[in-house]
Amino acid sequence: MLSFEFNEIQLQIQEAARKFAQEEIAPTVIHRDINSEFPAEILKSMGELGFLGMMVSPDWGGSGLDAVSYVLAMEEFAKVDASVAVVTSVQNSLVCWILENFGNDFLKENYLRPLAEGRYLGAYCLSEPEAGSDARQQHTTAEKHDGYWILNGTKNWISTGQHSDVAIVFAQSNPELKHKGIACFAVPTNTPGYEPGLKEDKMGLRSSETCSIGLTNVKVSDEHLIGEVGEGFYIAMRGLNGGRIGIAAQSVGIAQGAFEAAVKYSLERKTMGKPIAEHQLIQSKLAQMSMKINAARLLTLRAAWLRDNKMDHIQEASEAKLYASTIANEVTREAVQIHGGYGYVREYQVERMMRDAKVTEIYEGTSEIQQLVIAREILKKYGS
Ligand code: COS
Repeated sequence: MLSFEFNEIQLQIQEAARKFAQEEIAPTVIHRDINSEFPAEILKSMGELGFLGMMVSPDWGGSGLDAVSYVLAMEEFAKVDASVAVVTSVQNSLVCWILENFGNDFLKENYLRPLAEGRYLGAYCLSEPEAGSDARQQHTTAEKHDGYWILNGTKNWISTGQHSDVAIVFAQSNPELKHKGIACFAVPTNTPGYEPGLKEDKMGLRSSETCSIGLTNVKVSDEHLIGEVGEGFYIAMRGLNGGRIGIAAQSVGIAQGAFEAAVKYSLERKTMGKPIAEHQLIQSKLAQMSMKINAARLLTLRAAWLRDNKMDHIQEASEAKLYASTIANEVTREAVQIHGGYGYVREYQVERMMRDAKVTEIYEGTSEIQQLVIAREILKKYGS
């Protein structure tokens, strides 16, 4: 039975995340957006509080929390700053999860533990110039020479590409085997030949950093292989099942932040002798926004709950991500509209939320890919 009576721990995490977001993240959010400044100090504090290894077992330095707690915290971070939220999401649901579930003890001790304790930041390197939606088409190569793996290629759109200490890198070890030849590696980013490119000048999420990564004869030992050779594509996809729940939570948070700003503004702003909240056209917008956010939140919690209960959740994660990212764009656009001209200036923050929302329909699988994943799962279940 799916129940959303949160337990004491889940409520405590939500409250701790809300307090941290309001007190530590909010004061610098506009400045960091304007200056495209990476939130290094904020992330350091989040690491000390256990927010960068939320679902990792305490045996490896993590907080040992469930995915529902993680979703609740992610929403609080994203409500205030979607840039901080995306770094948190990649670290928790992609990098840490993959290392904990597929890494050997050497990788767990040397990379998972410092990541979970917030001493390291991580990156997830799947996309390439010619492998975005079609993630199977990995051109990065992994060749074995004298007992070492040599990686060559280019990765694209890598979040935290410049500030990360360790990267999860996917590479093709045997092109004849197609996706069954892909391998996954943990690569320390100070390895010779690992070269982050220039930071992309993005529309939104300007305080997070995104860049390409050049890999030229990057040499790593067998111990750096995550899982078995040939398991890489499945590791990438299973990681994304959780990653998509994180992005769904981020989308809900962005929408909730814009909604709260719009409600507040509509109670303060007067036209025709009364607060605009008393005009029915504004009320209609607020009602629609609230309904959509609640529906997206429930889909996201459902996917997290299924994951916590070790139940199949590929379709549910994609449904949550597809719907939450869609409504994050709708809600932030309406929030700008409710603010009128003020919505178009930085100080009122909703313009940033609208810019930040766009990428949720693109990364960790576009909305078109989510529909493809959902439809395939439906057809599998109904035996077509
Ligand atoms: N979870 C677990 N396994 C999955 C999976 C998932 N979400 N998606 C695919 N797989 C498995 C399939 O079951 C299949 O297994 P078999 O080899 O045993 O048949 C294998 O992976 C290949 O999958 P499929 O046949 O569906 O591959 P396609 O190339 O047709 O489609 C899509 C794969 C398009 C779904 C995949 O490439 C994708 O998700 N693309 C988007 C990538 C993305 O999100 N990139 C963003 C990176 S972070 S910015």
